[in-house]
Amino acid sequence: MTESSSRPGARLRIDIVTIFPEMVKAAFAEGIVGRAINSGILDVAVHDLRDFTTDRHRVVDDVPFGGGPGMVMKPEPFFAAVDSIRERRGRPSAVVLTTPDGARFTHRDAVRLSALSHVVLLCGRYEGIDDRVRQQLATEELSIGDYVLSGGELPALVMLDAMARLVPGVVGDEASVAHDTFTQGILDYPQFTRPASFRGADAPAVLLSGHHAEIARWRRREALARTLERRPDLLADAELDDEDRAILDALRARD
Ligand code: JD8
Repeated sequence: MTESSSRPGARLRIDIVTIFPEMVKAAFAEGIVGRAINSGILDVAVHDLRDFTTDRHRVVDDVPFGGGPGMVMKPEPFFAAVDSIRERRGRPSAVVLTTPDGARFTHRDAVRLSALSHVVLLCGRYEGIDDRVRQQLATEELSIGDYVLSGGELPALVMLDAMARLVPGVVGDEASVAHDTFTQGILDYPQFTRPASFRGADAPAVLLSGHHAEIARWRRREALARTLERRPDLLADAELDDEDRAILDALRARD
């Protein structure tokens, strides 16, 4: 096994099965996910699929039954890897297959999965994985979006990152997670920092005013205006109060 961390007692245990363990581990060598792993809040283990082959050449792929281009990943190494995870790391609450034909992975899925104690992420390559892995091993199939990637590693890392941020203590400032776009259901307000004037463009004066209530009102209005302009679809499910609705009505009346 190729393991990057094994921390019993961590709040969320994630196992990633891949033929590119170094690529996966490189992604959390730095940043807040890496820090959470090192501090024991997250227990992430990366497993090299080839370690679960039984032949001399550690072959993980074969020609597709019925012919056609490319290669298909053999089922046995995936079954052996999940058996081994079950024995050594406990029974997972979910086994996620990253696949372009899965349901769209959303913030809702991140919230749901991050609340589980143990999630396994299976990464395919080539033309995909023998369908019996989907039928018998996966508890769900998820895709990160409508574009073609060359394998499931980047999707698994996207899912890990989104889940990890939701585990208490991973992001230093809990308020920042609570304010995130898809927690709130609307887009973020624009951010500014020093210098107050840069290449002829000034930061909004209200942000330098020190009037906290006014700043909060301005930000809420900017966030609602941006959401109305760019992602009106989000408003249907957003958490809005009466003042938000009044702001939106006024913005809609302007054009
Ligand atoms: C897993 C193999 C590549 C898939 C031929 C080349 C997710 N949103 C997403 N886009 N792509 C993937 C994804 C792609 C994958 C694998 C995920 C395993 N490939 C294959 C079938 C058609 N290509 C993904 N999640």
